[in-house]
Amino acid sequence: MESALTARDRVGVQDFVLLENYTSEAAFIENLRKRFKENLIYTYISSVLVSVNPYKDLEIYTKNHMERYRGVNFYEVSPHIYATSDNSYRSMRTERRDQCILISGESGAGKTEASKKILQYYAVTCPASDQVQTVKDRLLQSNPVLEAFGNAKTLRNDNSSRFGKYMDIQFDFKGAPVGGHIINYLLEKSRVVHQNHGERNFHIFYQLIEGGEEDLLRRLGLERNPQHYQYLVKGNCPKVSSINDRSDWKQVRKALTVIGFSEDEVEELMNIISSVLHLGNMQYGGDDGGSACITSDTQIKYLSRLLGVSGTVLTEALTHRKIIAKGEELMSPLNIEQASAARDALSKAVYGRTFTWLVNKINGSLAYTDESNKNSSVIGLLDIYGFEVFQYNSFEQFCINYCNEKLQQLFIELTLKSEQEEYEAEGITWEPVQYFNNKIICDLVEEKFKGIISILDEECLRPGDASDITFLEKLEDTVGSHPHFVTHKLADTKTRKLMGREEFRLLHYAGDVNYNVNGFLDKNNDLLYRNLKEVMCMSENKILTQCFDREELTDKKRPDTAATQFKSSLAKLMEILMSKEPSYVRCIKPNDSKQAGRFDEVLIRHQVKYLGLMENLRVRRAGFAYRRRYEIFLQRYKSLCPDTWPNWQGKLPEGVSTLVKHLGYKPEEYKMGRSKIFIRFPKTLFATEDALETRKQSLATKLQAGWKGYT
Ligand code: AD9
Ligand code: MG
Repeated sequence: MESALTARDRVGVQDFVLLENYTSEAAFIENLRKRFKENLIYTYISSVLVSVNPYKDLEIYTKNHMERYRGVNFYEVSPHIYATSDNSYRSMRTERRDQCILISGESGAGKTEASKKILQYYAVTCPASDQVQTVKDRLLQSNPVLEAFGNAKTLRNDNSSRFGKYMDIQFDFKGAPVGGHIINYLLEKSRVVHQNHGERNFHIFYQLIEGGEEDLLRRLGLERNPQHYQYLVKGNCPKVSSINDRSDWKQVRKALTVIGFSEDEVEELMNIISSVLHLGNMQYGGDDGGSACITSDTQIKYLSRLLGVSGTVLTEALTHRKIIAKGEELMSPLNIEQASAARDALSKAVYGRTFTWLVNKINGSLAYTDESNKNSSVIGLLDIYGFEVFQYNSFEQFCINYCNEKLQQLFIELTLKSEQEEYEAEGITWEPVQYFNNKIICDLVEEKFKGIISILDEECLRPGDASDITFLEKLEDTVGSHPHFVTHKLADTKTRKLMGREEFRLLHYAGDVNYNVNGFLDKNNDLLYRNLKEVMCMSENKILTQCFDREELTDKKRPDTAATQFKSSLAKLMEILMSKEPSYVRCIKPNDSKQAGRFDEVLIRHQVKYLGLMENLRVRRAGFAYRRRYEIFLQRYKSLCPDTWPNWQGKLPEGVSTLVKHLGYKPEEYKMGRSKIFIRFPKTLFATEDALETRKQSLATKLQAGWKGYT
């Protein structure tokens, strides 16, 4: 039998708080590496679950595994996503408190897979009636639909979510899932019209083309060849070996039916998807004056039918811009470049709004309507982009990293708060923790009037010579002296070498990122010409009439910019999360080549840093490494003391006190709270674990000897 010591040597500790040298990043990574080698992909930092993507199917997600984790104590079984799921579920049931599970990590780290595993766990283990089964099916089937429309093949992940997702699962008083609600964040719309080399557009386009029935494709005017479509050839990557578009299409079609889409709705949805492809294939030519004209009628013919709008009106809207001069409306012709940009803006708007419509439609089908049952509780799942740092970082990375700052702030606040609350509840003196409060960076981005988003909005609204560069200059004037902000002009010589002239650098809690301002104004404005909006409002396609509301045309107020919309949706998200008890899953990608078994230390160190894991550990380890409820502690170790073995008859704290005194714990090594024992250093616990193991072994030897004696 392997001793506890050698087992720890081989597979590391299952909770990082038990690392002797808990401030050492090298020790942290070594522990991850040991476990990864043994296919132990999960490790805790207290209640935070760290998960390393195995890039292979492990036999750890069976029904048996689900059963094993059901209802057992979090720390008594090895770390698992099911333990986290079960723990949240039980806290929700017993404490009647809403829960949320926040999943973060970089692209390809396994966030979406983790969220699916959690959902499956609830679908399988929670009680169900017929009605509940329908909800479970719909909850599960919402995934393939949202993934078809919101995921794409990128260089980092063959099934990369290009939107953030927060999903509430509602449970009734019996603990059965009875409803759900999804909120989506910041879909990467630019992918509709452009993909980088080696990447694809959203899956649905390829699924439809590869899998769509003959007569459907005929009606939509589509050819069964993705290469035929301009919007699908930019990345030069029509096929992906890990993806079967044809069978995925079948799954999505089925899922749409399960969720409750009618045949007509599916048809209208596909009309929209194919019209985006036709828009992309629109050919523009120029007349003598340089104005754009549409050279082929085919696309207009299809578009007019699929979108349910007049071909003439659409043609004019795609080649002109309506301007109002001296109170009169004029149609000013666009040149080819402008017309192409207007067309791309239309494609992005149509796709983006249809995606939001889709989410709303799914929400309608998951809505919990039983008014008689107000006592429902909620578990929220957040699957959202982690910190992004590329060679070139733009508006999207700025938003994503801002979101991560907000989540980090929430984490710090909630963790410190819960630590403090626990100490208080247990009657133990609170020992303050040194940590970096990143509120200062959140303020730099979001503060009214003088935050980066406000300054960006101001430039977007300013008529005249406003440009990305004037935005950068304004930033220098306004926040130039902020300790977390630098530009090329303001930087010291060393930093300047690492920055472009069109970049600003933010010193994030997780590290420094340079953002190139090119395109910030356009992306933030996210404008669609008014006449294109008007055409869409006239559409006979029922989905589009819901996406393009006529009121939008009469509304004099300018719509919020993209960054401001994102800021408000994040503020709402923080409110939602604040009201719940959080659990965290931090996902790590082991290598860049999607390979099983490869542990790329440089890449992992980078993620440990950007996920703020060392900081996590420091906060958790600040006072005591280990804490357990008296009954659990006594149950596990009572055999080590003659006074507590086989059963302690007195009060629990006294039993534990007798036990630890017998074990030789020194007063500075532990504290007794109201219901828990707090142990300051891992080595104390390890010594106890080793003693337990030695006792088990000696017992086994004795038994064996005794048994031999009989034969
Ligand atoms: V992105 O930010 O959406 O681009 P995610 O969501 O973090 O990213 P995802 O969950 O999609 O990554 O995982 C990427 C791939 O890793 C999956 O398609 C699987 O092939 C693989 N993966 C992830 N987790 C597991 C796992 N627990 N077991 C086996 C896994 N394979
Ligand atoms: Mg994902």
